Amino acid sequence: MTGKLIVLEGVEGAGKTTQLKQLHQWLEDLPQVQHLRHLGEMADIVITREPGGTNLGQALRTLLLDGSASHQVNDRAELLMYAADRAQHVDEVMRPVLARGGWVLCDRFVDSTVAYQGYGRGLDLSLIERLNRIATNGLTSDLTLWLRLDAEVGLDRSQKRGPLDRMETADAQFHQRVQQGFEALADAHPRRIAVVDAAQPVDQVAQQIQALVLDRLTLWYGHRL
Ligand code: T5A
Repeated sequence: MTGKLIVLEGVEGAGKTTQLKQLHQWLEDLPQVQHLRHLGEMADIVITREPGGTNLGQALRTLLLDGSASHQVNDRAELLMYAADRAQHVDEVMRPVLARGGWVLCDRFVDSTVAYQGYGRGLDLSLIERLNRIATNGLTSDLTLWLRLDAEVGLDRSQKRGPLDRMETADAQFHQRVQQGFEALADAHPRRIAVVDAAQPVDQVAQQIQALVLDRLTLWYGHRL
């Protein structure tokens, strides 16, 4: 029995954290999930995030996002730090959950590196693809939910919530390129990446996500439901 990896992606303030919590609660209460557990077909559901899903990752997250820090982070160093966070996260958290038949709900994964470091910073996309393969050791998501939202609207939401971090304070063009990166990824991988309209109110975004996950549940577990 192997579990499933569901990833939420999107620009700053797209609502990933909000939706991950709702999705987790909804799945825990879902009769189909309880039935699968009763059959021994599904284990626990774990929420995690990148960067920062491990102790090492938490330290890297602080180095990457602390806007007030005295250190500089150049673009290649940034890329390698996200990759290091991912390599640790995959081995320490994700693979063990998946190996016992659990589900991993992850806030950001490889597509964020393509969108931010590739499209945003302009680093070589084929190099990023290779680095992602090294960091994940071949692990891919079973479903990626792309919360599509204008970068400006997302940044506005983040700003209202509190002070912006080092990535959020990058200029508007950077965030536009990141948005274009996610669009290009969704076009290139229509089976893996499902598009969610994240401009809707929270509950309506949650309903879109639930419908997409229900479809996949049926596809993945079929007659056992
Ligand atoms: N990064 C990450 C890279 O550059 N490369 C990589 O490889 C990886 C993995 C991570 C940063 O690192 C970068 C990307 C990021 O810049 P982070 O803090 O995890 O930093 O950043 P985000 O993932 O963007 O987290 P945020 O908390 O900023 O955004 P979320 O999680 O998308 O949004 P959320 O749920 O916290 O909501 C933001 C605000 O909007 C409100 C919420 O209440 C909250 O106040 N909101 C809504 N408002 C109106 N309508 C809705 N539907 C709403 N949904 C939420």
